[in-house]
Amino acid sequence: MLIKVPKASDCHESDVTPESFYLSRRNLLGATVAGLAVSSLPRWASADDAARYADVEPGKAPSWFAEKLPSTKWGAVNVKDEAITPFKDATHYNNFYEFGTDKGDPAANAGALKTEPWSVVVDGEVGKPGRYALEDFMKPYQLEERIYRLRCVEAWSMVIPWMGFPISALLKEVEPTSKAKFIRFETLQDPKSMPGQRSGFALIDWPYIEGLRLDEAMNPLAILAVGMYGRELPNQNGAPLRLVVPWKYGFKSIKSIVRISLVSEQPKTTWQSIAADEYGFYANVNPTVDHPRWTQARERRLPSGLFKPNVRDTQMFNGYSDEVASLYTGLDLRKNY
Ligand SMILES: Nc1nc2c(c(=O)[nH]1)N[C@H]1C(S)=C(S)[C@@H](COP(=O)(O)O)O[C@H]1N2
Ligand SMILES: [Mo]
Repeated sequence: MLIKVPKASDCHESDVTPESFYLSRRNLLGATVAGLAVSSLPRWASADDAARYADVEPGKAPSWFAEKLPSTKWGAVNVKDEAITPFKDATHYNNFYEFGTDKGDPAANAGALKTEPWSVVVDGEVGKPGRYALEDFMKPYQLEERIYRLRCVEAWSMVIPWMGFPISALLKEVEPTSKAKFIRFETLQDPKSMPGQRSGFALIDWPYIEGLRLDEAMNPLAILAVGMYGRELPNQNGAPLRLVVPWKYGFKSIKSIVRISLVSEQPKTTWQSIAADEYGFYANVNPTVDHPRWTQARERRLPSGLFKPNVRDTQMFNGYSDEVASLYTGLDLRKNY
């Protein structure tokens, strides 16, 4: 995703994924799989689920989280016949530039992020603005599990079981005014705990910003997540609160959110500000519109081996056309990429 960077060492396209890293880690995993992380399992989990969650490291979720674990199994399964990505891969191959630009940097550095206490500001065009402690912010919502594909603009993908609640539920609570047309999200800015924000890497104008059209945010697939794999979010995956919009490229799914604003104008988002000709506001997954520097027709499903890359065709809207295509009728997706 990085562009126009001075040093070759700073270049991290998907094409240079260190596959050997995966291979060796998968082997290690095979050796440690026996240790079931039972304490992290949702209470409805069956033996099959336990096998799928076998490599999940137990979290240390705050009590409000445990109280909200869903009582029904697999809330909405939108992925069939596709394996859930091993927890280790989903938590050690990350993009979270606040903690560095290498795929392993977030796992190595995000331990410094302090997620408790955490507060979230809701402001802008809303009837009920406010600043909430996270546990109060979460009070109105029940957690659901959603198993979604995640397709990065760099042409790799995963399948992740998230735990969260629909943004539409939040909007109902905060009462957008008639002037609200977009929703804007902001990540924490804290150079003390986020080395990427104090490095010389000056392309990003922190904090990281993302946004959706209000009707996109109202779509039932769009969620705010506080957990994955039956436990709270690991820091490197955007703890304690992140966006998940599965029909859009991964960069839309902003992590570690501290501010949610309802606004009348389309927000200026981080990657669009860096390279508007490469990363658009919409960023809908679309196999027919290539990135200027690589094809989007195919993707590598992680874990993907060096000798047998796990390549598959990319689907329109990442496989969620039935749910979201109607949002874009009449919109030229080639221009509005
Ligand atoms: N604040 C913030 N959010 C972010 C990013 C980032 O660098 N900073 N990277 C994005 C990108 S490019 C992707 S692909 C996803 C990756 O999410 P994951 O690491 O949980 O798989 O997070 C997105 N959210
Ligand atoms: Mo991404």
